[in-house]
Amino acid sequence: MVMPSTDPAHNDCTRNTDIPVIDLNGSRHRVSESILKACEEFGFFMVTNHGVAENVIARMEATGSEFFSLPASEKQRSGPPNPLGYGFRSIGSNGDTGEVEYLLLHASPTYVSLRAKTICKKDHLGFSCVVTEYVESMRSLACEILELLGEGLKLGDTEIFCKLLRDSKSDSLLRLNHYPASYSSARDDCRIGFGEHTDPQILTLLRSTVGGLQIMKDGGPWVPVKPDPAAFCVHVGDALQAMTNGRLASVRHRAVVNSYTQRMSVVYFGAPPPHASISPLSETVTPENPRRYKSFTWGEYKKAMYSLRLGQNRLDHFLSS
Ligand code: GA4
Repeated sequence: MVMPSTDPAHNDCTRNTDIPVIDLNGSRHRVSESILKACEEFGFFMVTNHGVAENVIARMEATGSEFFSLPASEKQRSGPPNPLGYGFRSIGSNGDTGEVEYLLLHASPTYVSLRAKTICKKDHLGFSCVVTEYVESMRSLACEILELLGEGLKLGDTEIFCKLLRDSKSDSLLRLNHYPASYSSARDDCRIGFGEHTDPQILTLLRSTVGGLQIMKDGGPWVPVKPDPAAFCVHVGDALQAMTNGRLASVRHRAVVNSYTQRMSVVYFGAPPPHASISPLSETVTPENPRRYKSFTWGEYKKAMYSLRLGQNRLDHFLSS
């Protein structure tokens, strides 16, 4: 029997377009220009030749799959999310829901013991070690990308973003999402796993080998991201938008569930420490692009973000008058 194609990457509600794929092995100048262009045009791109060891990725994915295959009662011991921990269907605390279960964890080394406590699994220390190894690789990759971006933007201090991620109190997170196969009616193409939103942090690195992620460019149609096991997806977050005075814009994205295949995504959110001041960098404030955002701390931004719904625009609350 021929099954109708209900792969969200090929359904009626989406249209393919050219999402930039950047090979980090290219010449430094060209790579930095391409990263800047992709961040300006899409707020999103994919990186290949990223240098993250295959066994680090494999260990993280195997550990994640093992966690999600535990009985519900076992997983629930790591929840409810507060805001970190295991969650099922409910996203945040303001009524957002999706066809997803997830585990949200601290990524910073300072909070490693808190992280281990969140994972209420028999081998919670082993799990936490795998996370440490993975987030260290993610932080290095994020820093490499952010430095190249800083060069493209011709910043005086090209390490400015990376210093925030490397701060011992950085509020970076790791999220494991599991989208079960939906087994819904074949024409029900656009079932939402994780509703549309932008990521609040500086930079997001996401990996998934199954289709479902979609991005939106300039209010246009949803564009499916073709999964590539050799690549990481890179998202510009709200904090980077504010620091570049809107020159780069955080990307709206969502995840739809696949009717036949379950999907797991592993997502690193590179964030500043709570006390860090987020304000437009002087190099990005010009007579043609006057200052758009007030200065705020990451702690203040988080407070606003938890008071709003998933899809709401948070940066609008920080526009300079
Ligand atoms: C979206 C990006 C990350 O997944 C996340 C999410 C967070 C959560 O799941 O607790 C939020 C959401 C995200 C933004 C608005 C608030 C907070 C759910 C929600 C409704 C971990 C994050 O940092 O912000």
